[in-house]
Amino acid sequence: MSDIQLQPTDKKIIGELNVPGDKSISHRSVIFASLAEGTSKITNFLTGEDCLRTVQAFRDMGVEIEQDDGSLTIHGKGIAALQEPVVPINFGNSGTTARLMSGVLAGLSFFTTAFGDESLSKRPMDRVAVPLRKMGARISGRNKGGLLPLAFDGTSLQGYDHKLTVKSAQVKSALLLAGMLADGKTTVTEIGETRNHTEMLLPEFGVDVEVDGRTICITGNQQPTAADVKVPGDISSAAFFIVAAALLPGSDLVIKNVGLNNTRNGIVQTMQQMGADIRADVHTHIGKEPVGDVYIKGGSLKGIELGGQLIPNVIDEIPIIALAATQAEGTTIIKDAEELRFKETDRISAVADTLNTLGADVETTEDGLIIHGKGKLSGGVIHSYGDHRIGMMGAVASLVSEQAVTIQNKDCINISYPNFFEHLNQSLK
Ligand code: SPQ
Repeated sequence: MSDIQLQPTDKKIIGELNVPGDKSISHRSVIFASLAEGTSKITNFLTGEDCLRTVQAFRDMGVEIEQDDGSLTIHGKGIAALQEPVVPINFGNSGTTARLMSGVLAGLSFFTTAFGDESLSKRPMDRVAVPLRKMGARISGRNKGGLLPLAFDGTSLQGYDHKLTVKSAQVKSALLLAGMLADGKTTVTEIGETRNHTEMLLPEFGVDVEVDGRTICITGNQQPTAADVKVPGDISSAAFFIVAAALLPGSDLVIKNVGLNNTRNGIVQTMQQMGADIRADVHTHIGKEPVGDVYIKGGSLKGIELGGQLIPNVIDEIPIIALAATQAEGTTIIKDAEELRFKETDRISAVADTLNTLGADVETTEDGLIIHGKGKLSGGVIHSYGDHRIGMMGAVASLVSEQAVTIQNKDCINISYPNFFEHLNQSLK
């Protein structure tokens, strides 16, 4: 576990940046291509640790996957050709791998066991295990199958009409994948809109999915066919540079070719509400995903209220939005974000502890944060909590700190942004 010390700087964030491929779309591309018949090529794939866990899960089931930097060639032989893994599958730190793969493993014709690291082993799996059992899935494990390690005694599933009680794209996606393998029709009705990459990408692999408002319907026993996917840049990774630029007057940054799906682009709207000089222009579509450039200049920010339907759209950006709020004039209230308690760490506590250690004034509530903007932070020594988004928030905090910021266990940043520090150094001018 290595540390990094970042010294105060009066440089600005200037120039053009290409952030790594979208994590959510990278996971889904590997899963769909590995289940498909035929050879798929995935480009601009995120080679962060989490997505490589999904790659390894399918290699463990006999799928031939070649990797050449950010390009994957996946030689799918179809669902029926997947083989029982001889060793337990390691989901590492990746909640997306764990939840989406549960939907797949439950409906295959063999037995699988899976485990994760200490953080993932504390994250709730009953949110997928309980609805999957309603389709006939046989899942057991710690805490009655609510926590990893889990065992999947694969079996034929039956379609089911699911009404979700949690706002989660991972749960929705797990149930749609199980529905694709099941007999009959599966519907999933959400209580609020969550990222829709599964519904957008599955049809590219020849799978029929119908979307009617918040209800998504998939017919069972569908065999995906190979497709090529170019993964757009990850807006959740871009968010760290968006806020860094917004916080430093004189900054002028363009982030190129980033995914601007309207279930993910709430960071742009949030920063606009805070008074930032930011604009996003969609210039193309990759498949159905809108892709464009984000232009951001440094200036001053004001406090806002953030809650309701926008929360799932910015759920992974809340740590960096909270940092922005420490530099804003007035108070920022973030509510309806109780899902943050179930991430790589309890992000409500971790954000408040980290920012307060650096000299901010942040209070926690059951479902969010109250941040009293007060300008420059003092600096200090913080821990990433093994959470990539807390680590990157700490690094950006160093840009508005009077003294150095030391981040302990910075390596977790490799989970979603392996070249984060390289990009930060290149952008500071
Ligand atoms: O994969 P993991 O660890 O769950 O990743 C996180 C992240 O910060 O990168 C959350 F910790 O993103 C999730 C996101 O919060 C990725 C995701 C997806 O790809 O479907 C959906 C969201 O989670 P959820 O629980 O709301 O479905």
